[in-house]
Amino acid sequence: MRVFSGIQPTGAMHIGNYLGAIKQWVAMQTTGSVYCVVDLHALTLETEPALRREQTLDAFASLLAAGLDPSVGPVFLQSRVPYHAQMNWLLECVTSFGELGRMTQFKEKAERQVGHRVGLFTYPVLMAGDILLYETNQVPVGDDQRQHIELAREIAIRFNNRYGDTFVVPEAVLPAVGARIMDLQEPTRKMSKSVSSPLGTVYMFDGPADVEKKIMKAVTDTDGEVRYDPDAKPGLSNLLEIFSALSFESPVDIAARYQRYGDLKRDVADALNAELAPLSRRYRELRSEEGEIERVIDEGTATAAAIAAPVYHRAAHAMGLL
Ligand code: AQP
Repeated sequence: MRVFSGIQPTGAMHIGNYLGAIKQWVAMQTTGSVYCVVDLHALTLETEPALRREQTLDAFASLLAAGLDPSVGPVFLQSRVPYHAQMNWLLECVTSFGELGRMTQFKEKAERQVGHRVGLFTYPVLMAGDILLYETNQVPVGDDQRQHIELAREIAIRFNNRYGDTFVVPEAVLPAVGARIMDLQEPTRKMSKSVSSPLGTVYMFDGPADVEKKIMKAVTDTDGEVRYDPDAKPGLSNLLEIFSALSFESPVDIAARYQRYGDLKRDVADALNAELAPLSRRYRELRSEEGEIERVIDEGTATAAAIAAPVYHRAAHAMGLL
């Protein structure tokens, strides 16, 4: 069983990344899992090169601090394995323009970007290649990536039908709760790394006072009833989901224990701080050991490339490349 997933080094990781994806990665990590920092994807966003390098090291330190163990399975850097860029081209030639135009994340991100980059449009194909290169069965992701995994499946099936059995067809694995953590100030929009919302985003390595301040100021509603109802009460339901993802109790059961929003918020802040404080300590230690991070990247990349090489060559051969 192969589990594969990736994360962009586009800024500090937030609790949406953690509860929607990284916590699952840690729980699902076995010798068959392959995880990566997808720095090629991050090129779709304008960033100073020096900052990009720092953000890449931050991303590795975040994954290791969250509990990924590189001695169990590789944790590698996408741009160091050239088969990703090569596979991207093969797959762009079996994907239609119309399919990519339907991607909702492209439509949302294109609205925020001035001077649209072609990469923002084609990035789901690069992502399909990331997944298919590792003969992936399961891809643990948050809800915003569901459509991209569906595209990867369609590309794999089409390729297999046209050129013979080449790829394993992957499936998305979403967490039961926490698959779409919303911004605390604008709870109808997902929490996001690349959208500035200082009070609406709780970062994995925020200090306890910041976590408490952001949760206590989270936008809710005025009807005063603690009830799980994402449509009618998105802000309160988001807090219940965060609590549920940490406590493994259902949001409905948690809601039944509270009469006052303030009491719920205080307990959500305490639960988050209890989970995040040890991760923050590990992160600070790891981030000061850049040599160790480089070693993880080098080792992970060598292991990943050895898995990806035969799959790339099989696909290239199937398409008739000599
Ligand atoms: N708000 C969220 N709730 C649950 N899961 C989320 N993920 C992202 N936001 C939430 C999941 O985190 C993983 C890594 O995400 P990514 O780095 O590939 O980028 P993204 O999906 O585009 O998320 P961001 O944080 O908003 O980054 P930017 O702003 O850079 O694009 C994925 O599994 C994702 O589902």
